[in-house]
Amino acid sequence: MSNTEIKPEDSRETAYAGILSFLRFPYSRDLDKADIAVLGVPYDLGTTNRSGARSGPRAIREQSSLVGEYEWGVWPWDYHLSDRHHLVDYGDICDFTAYPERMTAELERMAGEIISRDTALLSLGGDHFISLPLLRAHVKKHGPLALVHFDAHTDTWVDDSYNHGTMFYHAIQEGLIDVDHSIQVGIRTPNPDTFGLQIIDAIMMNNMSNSDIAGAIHDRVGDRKAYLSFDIDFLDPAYAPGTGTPVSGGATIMQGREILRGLRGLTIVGGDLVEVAPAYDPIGSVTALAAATLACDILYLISETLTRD
Ligand SMILES: [Mn+2]
Repeated sequence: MSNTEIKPEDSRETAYAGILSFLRFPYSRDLDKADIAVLGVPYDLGTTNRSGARSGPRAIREQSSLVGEYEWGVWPWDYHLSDRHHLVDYGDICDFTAYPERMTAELERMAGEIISRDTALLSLGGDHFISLPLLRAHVKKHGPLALVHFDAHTDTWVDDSYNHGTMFYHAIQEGLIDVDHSIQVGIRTPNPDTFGLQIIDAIMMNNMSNSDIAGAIHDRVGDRKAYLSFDIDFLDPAYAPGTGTPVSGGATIMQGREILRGLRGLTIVGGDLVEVAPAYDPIGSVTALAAATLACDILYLISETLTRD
């Protein structure tokens, strides 16, 4: 073989070039062999503050090529996701931007179709409203779920409108969330009513170790099936300025990663990572890079759940 010949192992695309699928997973809607799918939801008509999260999925995919999934996996996880599971990038939910009701119905349908085929789903927002149709789809398959929720905001505002600050109120009203086993972490905005959810607010979080926070989540959720929802504004704006509703006083990226890794052993059946708004992320796409990294960590948690099943 001449040394100019390209061997298959040399044909891997470089981190800074190539087509943008999440982590270089194949773009595919073939669910026959897919264990885990990543779905983009470029929707932000649920925002009550600054819009822009519709551009989140593309930005997260772009930065995901820098996160790696090198042949050893994503540090500090000690295996390669693709060695255990077949993962696909399912692409985006399309063409419903101007039609909130149609988007809501279509997202629930599409997510339901994916998970009905025993393919676990991680969705990339989009604003946080998308968690409501996603929860509806997951609950149809699994029954009411424990919610593990990282955010600066509780998103349980009592209001008939459906937006990114009310969707967990509606989810509770609809019986989607197993409130007694659900927990919100990182909250640093007023929350008039907890609805029985456990809250570790930002001050408590600042005075706890990462392992103690993870332990509290384990204690709360136990062996229940859980849905993990991660709003990037859980992080401090110093680390994640690219989001619609930033609130100072949040977590570092490493805090987020360490708490997530501490959730090994939970039964995470699905999740989302939301509220990345690249227009406010001008320096080095740090928010999207953090989001891509945290999304990897969530994929590892889903992978560990599938491996135990
Ligand atoms: Mn939030």
